[in-house]
Amino acid sequence: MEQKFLFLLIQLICTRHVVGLLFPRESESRDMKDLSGRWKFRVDDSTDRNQSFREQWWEKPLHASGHVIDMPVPASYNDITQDSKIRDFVGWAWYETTFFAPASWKSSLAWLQVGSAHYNSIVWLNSIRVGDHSGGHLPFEFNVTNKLNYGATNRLTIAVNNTLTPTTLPPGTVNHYSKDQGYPDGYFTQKYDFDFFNYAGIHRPVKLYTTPHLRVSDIFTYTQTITQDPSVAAVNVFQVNITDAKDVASGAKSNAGYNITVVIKDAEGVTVANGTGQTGYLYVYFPKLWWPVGMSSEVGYLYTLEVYASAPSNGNAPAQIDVYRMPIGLRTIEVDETQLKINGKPFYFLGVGKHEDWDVRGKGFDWSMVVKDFNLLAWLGANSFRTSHYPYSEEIMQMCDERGIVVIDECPAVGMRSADNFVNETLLHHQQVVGEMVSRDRNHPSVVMWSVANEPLSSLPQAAGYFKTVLDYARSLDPSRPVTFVCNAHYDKDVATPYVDVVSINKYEGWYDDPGQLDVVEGRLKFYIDKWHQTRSKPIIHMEWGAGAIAGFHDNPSVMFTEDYLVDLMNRHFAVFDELRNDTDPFLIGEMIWNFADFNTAQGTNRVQGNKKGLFTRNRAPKWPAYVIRERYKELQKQNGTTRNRNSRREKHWERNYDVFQVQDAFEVLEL
Ligand code: BDP
Repeated sequence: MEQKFLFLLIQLICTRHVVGLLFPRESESRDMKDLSGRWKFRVDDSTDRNQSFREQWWEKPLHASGHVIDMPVPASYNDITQDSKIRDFVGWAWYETTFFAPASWKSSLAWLQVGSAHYNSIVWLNSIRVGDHSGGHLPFEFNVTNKLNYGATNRLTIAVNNTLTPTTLPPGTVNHYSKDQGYPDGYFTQKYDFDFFNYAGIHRPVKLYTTPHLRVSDIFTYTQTITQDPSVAAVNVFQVNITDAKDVASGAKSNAGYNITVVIKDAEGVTVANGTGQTGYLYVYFPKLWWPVGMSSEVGYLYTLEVYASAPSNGNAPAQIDVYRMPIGLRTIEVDETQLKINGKPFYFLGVGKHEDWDVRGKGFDWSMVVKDFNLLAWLGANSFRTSHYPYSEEIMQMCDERGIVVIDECPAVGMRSADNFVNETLLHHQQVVGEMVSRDRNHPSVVMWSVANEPLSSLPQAAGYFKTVLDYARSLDPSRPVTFVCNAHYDKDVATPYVDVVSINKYEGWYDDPGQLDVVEGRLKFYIDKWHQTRSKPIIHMEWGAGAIAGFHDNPSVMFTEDYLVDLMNRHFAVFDELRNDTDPFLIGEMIWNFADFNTAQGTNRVQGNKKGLFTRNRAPKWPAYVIRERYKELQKQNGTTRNRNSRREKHWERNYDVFQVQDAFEVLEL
């Protein structure tokens, strides 16, 4: 037993470390200020998009540079005004706000965290540049202790640039057009090969918070084992990092000689386990496990992990203790060659693909819309979703933990459809983004799998080495979860799925394939899924399927784009899913319809005011297909983990032996 846990600890210590950002929270040792609200805003629409830098707009209040308008934060700026130039703007957009920093903060460290801003950001505080960040869907933060005016007003300026290039994630291209051909001077367009509008701006809350100089800087915890007898224990491994500003300044090694105490409390606040040290494991006896909806009468049970960190007492100086509290769930995830199991029981995904997409606010975080969507997910009977095609706000992950909604967490590698995207520069950035996503979300019990990309050109020979590197990198950061990417390449052509733990396929039978041919849907779909299984022998999720259905369009017999057609198509898919689920040796582990709701896309000849594959309209009114899904999901939810046939194949433990596969054109493995 002891040897086993020693192994677990070694595994954790060997886990590659990335600096995570803890969600800003108040405690006895931490204050917080949310800077959400009405900011000042101006776009730099100069022909070369560089006037703002020539004129240094951050040096003075933004209105000194010219006309400014009101802009809500958080929100995408695109749909806020009546001006199509702002909706379609590409380049630097400037935001500014002012706030008061209390004098009492002077003895602490002060941090500025931006929940997310799309895509490149530069941040100035009182005209001083505090830092930059690349990438649109993850938080970033800066230490602003020495830049704040304490007991006074401060001016915060953030410039955000939404330009996408072949090496950003997602990628895009900028095309310039000639004046000789009748285009305006300097005219250019932004193109991208993904199917959602490239909303831009400050999308999630901007927060200021304080910590003591010695602070808890990162936490990683997960349940490694639940002992056979559930009355005995769940074993939770933890790793805490602390950072002492003193050590950072002097270059000394941190974490030496500090006191770290880790406590787990149940939902009533009763301590159920505690330990000390930077790394260790905690036994929780008679654990209440975290279960998703449909698998238990008590869903989403959360404990609180409390971490206390302090320096050794030093003469008369009072000990400064940092306290950080975080909800955690006790549960395990395993994958074998046919199933994904939660707490040892097979889980079947009854899910949806989603977007962070709402009218007016675009991708801006909005509690009304978030809570509404969770209520709709419950109404549908869905037990899961994928964060297609980028990490969602951490507040959404927290709600999934509480409501028992299982998440496949996806990074923004979508639209990698050209060889130009498979280069070392992208690979490095891809690792960076996976690192940010995993370190932000790895403590959420709802997250059961990482998806490192959606529909990349995985038939390219170089995709094998590329994805092996990215998938292995994700594993090196988090030994507790399986990894995948979502594949739309043909089973005969794809070269990257040998390296995933679960094969995730997108296939639009009866829509992009055999459009309008409902009668062939069942045969073709079954053939395709079986072929995938024969090719890879791994669990399979049907990650995207569906059809466009414009709300209120009907016909009989049904035709494409009517609600009726989607319902007919669904019933044919259900027949195949049920056949596979009831197989003597089932390997289909989920069905995720595309999409939860209609969403905005770039304008084009194949989209009518956006993508209409939603079960709900963009305003969240149900279409007929929503009722049909609800009937199925509610019924199947009752069976999850209880009635599926799972007895014939010898159950194997999750092992990763990838050496049998040949890696062609392997990339050099790049260290961050
Ligand atoms: C899939 C993409 C998804 C699209 C969907 C569609 O993964 O982003 O929105 O097709 O065309 O291929 O509706």
